[in-house]
Amino acid sequence: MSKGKTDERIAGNNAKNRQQISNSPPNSGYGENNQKLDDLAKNIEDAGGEFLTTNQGVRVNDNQNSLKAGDRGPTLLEDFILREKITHFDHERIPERVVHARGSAAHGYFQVYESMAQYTKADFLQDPSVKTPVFVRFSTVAGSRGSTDLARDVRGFAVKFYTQEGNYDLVGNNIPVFFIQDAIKFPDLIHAVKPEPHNEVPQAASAHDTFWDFISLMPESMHMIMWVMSDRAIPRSLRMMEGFGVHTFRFINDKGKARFVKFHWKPLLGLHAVLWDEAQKISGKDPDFHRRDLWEAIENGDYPEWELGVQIVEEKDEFSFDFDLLDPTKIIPEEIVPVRRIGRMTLNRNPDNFFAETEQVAFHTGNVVPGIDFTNDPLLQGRLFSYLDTQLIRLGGPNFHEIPINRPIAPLHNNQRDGYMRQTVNRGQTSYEPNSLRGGCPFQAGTDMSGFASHAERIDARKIRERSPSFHDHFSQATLFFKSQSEIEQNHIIKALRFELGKVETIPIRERMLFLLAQVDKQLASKVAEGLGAAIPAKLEKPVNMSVPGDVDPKKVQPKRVAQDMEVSPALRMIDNPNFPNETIKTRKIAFLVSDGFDDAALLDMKQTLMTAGALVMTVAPRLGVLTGANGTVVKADFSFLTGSSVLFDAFYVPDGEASVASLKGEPEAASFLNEAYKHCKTIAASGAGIELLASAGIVTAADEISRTDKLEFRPGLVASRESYAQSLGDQFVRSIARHRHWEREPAS
Ligand code: HDE
Repeated sequence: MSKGKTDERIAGNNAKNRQQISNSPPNSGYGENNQKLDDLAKNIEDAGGEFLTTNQGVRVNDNQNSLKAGDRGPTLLEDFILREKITHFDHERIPERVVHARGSAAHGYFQVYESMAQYTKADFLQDPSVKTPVFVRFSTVAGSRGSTDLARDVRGFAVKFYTQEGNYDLVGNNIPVFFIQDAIKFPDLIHAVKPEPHNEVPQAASAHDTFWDFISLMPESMHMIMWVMSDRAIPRSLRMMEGFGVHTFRFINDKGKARFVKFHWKPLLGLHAVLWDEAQKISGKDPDFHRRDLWEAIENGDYPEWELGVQIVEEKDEFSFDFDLLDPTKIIPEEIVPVRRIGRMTLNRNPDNFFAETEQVAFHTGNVVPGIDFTNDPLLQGRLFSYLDTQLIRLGGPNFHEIPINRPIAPLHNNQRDGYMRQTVNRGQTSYEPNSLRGGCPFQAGTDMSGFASHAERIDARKIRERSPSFHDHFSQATLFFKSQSEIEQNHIIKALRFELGKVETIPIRERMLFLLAQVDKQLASKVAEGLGAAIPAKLEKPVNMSVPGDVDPKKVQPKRVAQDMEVSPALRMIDNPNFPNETIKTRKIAFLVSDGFDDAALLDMKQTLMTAGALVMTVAPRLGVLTGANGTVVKADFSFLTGSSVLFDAFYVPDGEASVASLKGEPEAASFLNEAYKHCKTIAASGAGIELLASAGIVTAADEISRTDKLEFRPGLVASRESYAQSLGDQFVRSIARHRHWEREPAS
């Protein structure tokens, strides 16, 4: 084929690709009125193409051999193809984020339910028919880019809204408070939690001396510590966790009226976690567990969704709380200021390229749009500096806003110029304002033309390095959090603290922590102490030269008052949280343990019932390949006992079938699968001969246990029927899975 012809074909292919993109059906991501995706499409280059070329477009005729002086001779410096290829490879990595390095992201859109004009003039919160494109990046904080997803850690929850008025970034976490009250402590906190500097151990874990040393000297972290030691820090899925803006922000309406606002994300799949034992095992079996889960859910069309909630506080009520609205270690309990759900976010498309999008996306708390403004929260103020600064080094200069994923869909005109990696070719003579040579363009936009004007907060103050006494109560909300947990969750917090502090080798650090925990809750402290074989010290021994902000003059501390005399806030717990009343089994992964000779109806009918309820069914068998039922049904084995693992599934079913069960009985891994599931309080079902596998695994102790009852759920989370399959068994299995865990089976701590 002549070169000319080939070129035509390539051009045709490219045009076809573009065409395909714009003709894609809804849900494919492209072409569903998502302006950001259309913008990104301009940069997409499908892997493959026709001829291999250099970066200069020169076709490469040999990609297997470098240019040498003779076939056994040295490589020649002249080999520009080799040099370009190796040089580019050498520079493939950019510095990972100093925190939140491990991340996973997705595209989607946000829609407001009704106009919020009364509270904010933000354009994307006005019209319910408008879909604002978003890109969301979830992350852990402490671990490196390649670390495990299931670390006990805070999860980042950063949302970039590509609004018509420019990018708005809500850079939040899955925990509504933070460790410290002032940004100046952030580098210390992060140095303490990261692997220790002398030996770079441990990776993605807070269970070590330097972290707890710092925390034990930082009483303001106690509320956050309660959250991080709770099951919130080991979510079952990124799709099943809340998000929070943490700081108090401001909404400003078109009349210039300001109100305080706290942001929340409420997941439609509810709040769920794994157990710490599972988390540690998943970290080995599938360190990409959360990333894979998010990716697969979107690929399957099970689009994760969250509702955006706001707590709005009138300016006149700023001082009507028993805590300071500017203090990022405090929440506004939902029982005091209800969360109003104002819109929904749907994530419906995976990135095309991890590096180009998930890695290169740059969030910044300072990216706000008219109608949203800051407060003087001293942590937020520090973040306003940090995010732009960090991108300059991480993304290599001041032009990272031109990287496709960061580019706003709103038109961008200014006089900022040049710098490393500038892509835009700015035409024209002027690069300043005011100017007359270009008719004054681009000119300032008045507030009547959507120009951003900062809220004119009145400030009349002395310059000081001090913390307001209203920031000094470090324990009331920690206590409120602990008391609001179910007994099961309290036990998990106790166990988490025993684990973490048990890994601390310096005894005085443990003691200081026990002292602080006793200020939160005496029982909590004594149970942790019991596990550590230690006693709670009566008073805090000050280490040499210790000077900590919590070490304040008690006379300066405001009277300790729990928020509005609250004893508990049910919205803080995960189990029986009133905000998430509807339990669903949607997207839950159910493992069917099977081998050749399974009862066809027992497998197929149960599968149908579960899939109708929205769950995913996977077969786990002694080997991979295909399995044949007693009546000839052929199914694929999705996992073998080697490639699958109990901790990767939510519930288990052993269908009837004499031969199948006999083969599983000969497979020691099948029993350990079920025993782990039992220990992790998950639902297990069996039908007909499948019950014998439960018996041989030691889960059904008395052989006649099932016959003695006519209940399908004969023990919490254990469902069985002597029949091969009955619809009532399937229905009961669905109800039991919907309870997620059967905590009655968990031994008390
Ligand atoms: Fe961040 N944080 N942070 N942070 N943060 C970063 O920015 C920082 C804080 C959060 O997926 C960095 O681009 C300071 C609170 C998320 O790309 C850096 C302080 C909250 C992400 C930075 C805080 C967050 C970051 C590192 C204390 C919850 C990941 C790389 C003053 C409200 C965003 C980067 C993504 C990332 C600084 C505290 C959330 C260094 C100085 C509080 C979700 O700029």
